[in-house]
Amino acid sequence: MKKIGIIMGSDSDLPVVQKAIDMLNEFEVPFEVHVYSAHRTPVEAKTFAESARENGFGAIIAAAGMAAHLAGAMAANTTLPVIGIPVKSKNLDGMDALLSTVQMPTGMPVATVAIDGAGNAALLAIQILAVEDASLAQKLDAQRAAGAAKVLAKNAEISAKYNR
Ligand code: RP5
Repeated sequence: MKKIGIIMGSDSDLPVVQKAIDMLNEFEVPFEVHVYSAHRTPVEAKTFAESARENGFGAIIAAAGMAAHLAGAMAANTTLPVIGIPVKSKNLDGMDALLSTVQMPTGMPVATVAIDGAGNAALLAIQILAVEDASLAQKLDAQRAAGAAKVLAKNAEISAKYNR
């Protein structure tokens, strides 16, 4: 199976990124985690992205806050799918990271999830790998079914309490 690259701009992003790590572990999808910054370590960030395909990666998740051009910098140096996680910071509540991650010019796509949406970033990466992996697709189906069963159980509970 291809690996997922998880890159964060700072170790201060780890509490958010942890949700992606947990999700990939739950699906037993292999991954590597690195701290590379588009502005503090631009050479290392570029080298990772440039060599990611030949190093066995199938998609890259890039998490960064503030001006947050990490996902775009990854996308500029690979044609692997890049998923951006805008990380919330204290001054602008993540709007800064959201806009600088989602508003990529044509030619350099970044699939951007919600602010701090690391769980969905991992799920999207898994869905990308599942295009060519039937057993992974089955695990995704099972997870969806379990999620639906939980909601229906809650519905039954609430219905029994309020509906006469
Ligand atoms: C970004 O700046 C990082 O992704 C992080 O979200 C933000 C702040 O970084 P630190 O000052 O906490 O290292 O590059």
